[in-house]
Amino acid sequence: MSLSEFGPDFLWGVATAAYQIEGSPDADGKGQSIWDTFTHRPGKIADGSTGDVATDSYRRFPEDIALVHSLGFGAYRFSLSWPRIQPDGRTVNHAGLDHYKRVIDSCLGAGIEPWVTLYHWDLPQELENEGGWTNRDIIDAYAEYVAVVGDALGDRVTNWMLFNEPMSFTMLGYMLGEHAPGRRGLNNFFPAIHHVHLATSAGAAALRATATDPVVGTTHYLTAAKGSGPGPNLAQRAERAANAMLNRAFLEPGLGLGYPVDDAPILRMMRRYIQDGDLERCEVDLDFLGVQYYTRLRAPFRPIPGLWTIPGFGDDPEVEKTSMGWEIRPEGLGMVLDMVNAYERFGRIVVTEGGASFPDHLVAERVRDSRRIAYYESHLAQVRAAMDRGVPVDGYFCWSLLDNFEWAAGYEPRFGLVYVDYDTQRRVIKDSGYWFAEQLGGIATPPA
Ligand code: IFM
Repeated sequence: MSLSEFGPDFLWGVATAAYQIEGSPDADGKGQSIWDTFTHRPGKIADGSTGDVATDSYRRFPEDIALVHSLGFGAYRFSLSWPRIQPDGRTVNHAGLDHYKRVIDSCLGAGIEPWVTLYHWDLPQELENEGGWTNRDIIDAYAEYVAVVGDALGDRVTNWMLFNEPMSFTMLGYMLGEHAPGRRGLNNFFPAIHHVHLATSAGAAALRATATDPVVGTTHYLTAAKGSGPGPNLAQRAERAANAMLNRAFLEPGLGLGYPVDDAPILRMMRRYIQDGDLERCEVDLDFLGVQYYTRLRAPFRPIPGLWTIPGFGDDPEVEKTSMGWEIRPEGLGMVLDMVNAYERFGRIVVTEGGASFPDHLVAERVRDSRRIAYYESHLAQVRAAMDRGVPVDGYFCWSLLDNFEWAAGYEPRFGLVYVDYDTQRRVIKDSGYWFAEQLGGIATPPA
């Protein structure tokens, strides 16, 4: 697989997120986020770590952006930390905005397009104290935050993503309690989902009202769940239920289609959070859809009325896995691209994340991560094939620029194209980084 097969107009980028890389949790008036508090609660993070230092990118962003440039990527996707900009979720902190102006200007100066995610999970703790995403008031708070950002940064940023993976942060943070803020149960999960939908359309309107000619999108974790059960009918039913809960419940309200109660009857419980006019209000016209794909989840049939499946990760011993234990199933990326294209509503699709963690080792200044190169080759072949089938994909972002804090899994999983020595913060380009650089015209070359 050669990247030249994608043509000269295809956008190549790398992605990160604020809490996973920035560190400096108190710098320049920043408030606490739910991840600052969650990581300091004992037993929440596998290796007991926090994002207090992470890759120190709050201070080292010039070095990181120089790496993006040397690898030859044309775009850098990063997120803004809401509590740097509104420490209590409401009051504006100009020092936080100034920091991001510097980051953006540094990208622009290096000829790199900044792709800005407005929310990548680090909610101001003070808003969580009021109920976080379960409290309907968050819709206005989010729209206000977006307007503040649009006003301040909308003259220099064109490409925006309103949310990163609503399914992941509502499911892990509000249903399973494995991520911040650590809430559990459908009574938290369902209102959180609904309020994120309403905040997406309110945020899009706020951005269009404040930023100069913004290109507005959002990103979704999507999966091509694989059903199983006693017989093909029940397996199919479980697969449809998983598809409804994991994909459709997050895509369809924004398209004005409401919640997919046909295949996931449990979503009827959502009714108690839906007010008159809400389903119309959820509809949002986006300039692009960000697709994020990592693996195919499994959907075993469970005979619990209304809840036909509880999806989980696959564990087929025949299938290669990443160090997260995720099955490597490139065909699933082609399937999710076809799935979103079948709506005939997304005129532009960008793969805003894809990547894999492996147990990388730095030996004699090299990280020989050939498995990561193979991962990208197999997944990019799926993107190319989808384009040939007419799916309008025009960009791909690698997750991630550099190794970083992988949420509840801590620092053990390494997803970067660049290795980070966490003792010294030294960055070393991995072979996968050189693989991209060679094809994208980057200046980075492996040591002789
Ligand atoms: O690290 C995360 C990222 O924050 C969101 N998408 C999935 C990545 C890998 O788990």
